[in-house]
Amino acid sequence: MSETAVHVGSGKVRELYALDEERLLLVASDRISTFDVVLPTPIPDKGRVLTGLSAFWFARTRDLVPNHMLALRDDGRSLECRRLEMLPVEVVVRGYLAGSGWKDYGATGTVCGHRLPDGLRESDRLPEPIVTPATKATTGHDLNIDEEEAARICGEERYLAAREAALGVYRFGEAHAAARGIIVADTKFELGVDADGAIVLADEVITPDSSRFWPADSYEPGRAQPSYDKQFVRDWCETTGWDKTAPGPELPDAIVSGTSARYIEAFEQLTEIPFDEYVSDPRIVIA
Ligand code: Q0Z
Repeated sequence: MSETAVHVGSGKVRELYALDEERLLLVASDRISTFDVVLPTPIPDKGRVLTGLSAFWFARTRDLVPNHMLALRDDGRSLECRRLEMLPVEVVVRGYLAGSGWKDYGATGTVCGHRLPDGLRESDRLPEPIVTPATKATTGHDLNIDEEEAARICGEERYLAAREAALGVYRFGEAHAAARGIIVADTKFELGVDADGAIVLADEVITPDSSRFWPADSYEPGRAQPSYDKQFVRDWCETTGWDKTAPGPELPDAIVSGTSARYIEAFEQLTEIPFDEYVSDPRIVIA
């Protein structure tokens, strides 16, 4: 008798199933979102790229921080994981000044309670990475909070353990990626607590959906950087006059194939594993 997976949740581009009391199945689809809208056209292989990258990082950081990965399935897009008590905050680590961080810095000279040096430009590398937690949004966008607030919400001991775990994994991933031509400007972590009270890295890790990836060869502070993975989609959407409300436009074949190729290129640059070998035998990323 094979296992029954009970659907327990949907993200914009992922699905979550319960396998039993202790295990969940995270399935990454080929859906893509841009300007916060899921587009009607899937990007072939996107889900496998994201799951493969998460599994790669989980395998390589497991001695640094325990994580929820139990098994990677043959389809390459599904990860069996330990069911945890999730922390009610997301832990964002920023090594570069972009997005809401750049906006807040321009307005106040601070990002989530961190006072930064004067004179930074958009996309500049920070003197050292900062941790900027956010509460999971009830609707729409996540709400940035300062670390004091995160400590109140999670309990100080739990929050401090979570921030050290997140910083350690970011520093590892950022250095690995930088050596292979990809800047990880920032990344969002979700962490949980296991039955023994230990902090555990969960969800997805250092993927293009949870992070800003920039191509290092065209990095130029003083402007916004092109997104490694979604720039073709964004640029094409901007040419259509779409008002960025649902439903989004269907993508032309050339945009779909170009975007799929970019995801696969990111996977191959970061893992140094040919994507077709991953598809044949997904477990090579965790070997
Ligand atoms: C992850 C999410 C998705 C919808 C809950 N190991 C875990 N233990 C308990 N809960 C979670 C995890 Cl990963 C958990 N999410 C995010 C993922 C669809 C929501 F694929 N929610």
